[in-house]
Amino acid sequence: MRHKMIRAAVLGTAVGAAAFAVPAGASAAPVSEANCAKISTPTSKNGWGNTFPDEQGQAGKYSATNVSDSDGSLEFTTTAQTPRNASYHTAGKLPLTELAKEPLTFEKKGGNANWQIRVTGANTGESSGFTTLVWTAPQDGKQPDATKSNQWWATRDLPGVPQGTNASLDKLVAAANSSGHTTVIDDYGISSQPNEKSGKVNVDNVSFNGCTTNFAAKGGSGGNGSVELPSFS
Ligand SMILES: [Ca+2]
Repeated sequence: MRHKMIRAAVLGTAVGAAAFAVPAGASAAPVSEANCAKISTPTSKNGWGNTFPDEQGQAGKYSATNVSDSDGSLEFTTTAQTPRNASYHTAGKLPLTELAKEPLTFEKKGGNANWQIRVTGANTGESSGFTTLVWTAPQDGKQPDATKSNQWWATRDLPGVPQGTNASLDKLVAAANSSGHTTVIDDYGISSQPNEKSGKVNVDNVSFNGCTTNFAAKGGSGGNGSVELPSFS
């Protein structure tokens, strides 16, 4: 996306009105219904992927396998050698207190899939306040709204909620923000880390803070809500 925006700027007036349809500063503002990657494809990932140095090679792959729509999905394939996959999108430092205001849902088919909500500023006892809030999908198909679940857990100790202990999202948010802390969401995403290590799961239509991203196997379909620019290549 950023690549295309730079290219569009160089091309100047030839781009026409299409360039102005792209939200300005899309990578900086928190993800919302208005500031949303509505489709992610192999050629226009719209910010989805995995750039964390300790998670190299773990990003999901775009797949023609359908979950409920007919344009494909994001696929995580884990093995004994790579027992974890994950793909993320920046959340633009959305305050953690905003997280439960919109439904948190996705669709999946096959194996294990989990929400991964990466935050900083939480009351973890470390200066960064980094932790990840995790929730495991209980079933195939469209998941229930995870904001209502009491099966969340954090990867660090929080006051009153030790690492790995199930709790409601409200309880985790309150613990993260205790003692004057202001927790923000840096990235959100989906992981797959099955107990049996090897597995395959397809994920689609990920909804976070009013933004739903459809994963599709091919780009350039001109799907509703696409923010892709016309191709100049
Ligand atoms: Ca799809």
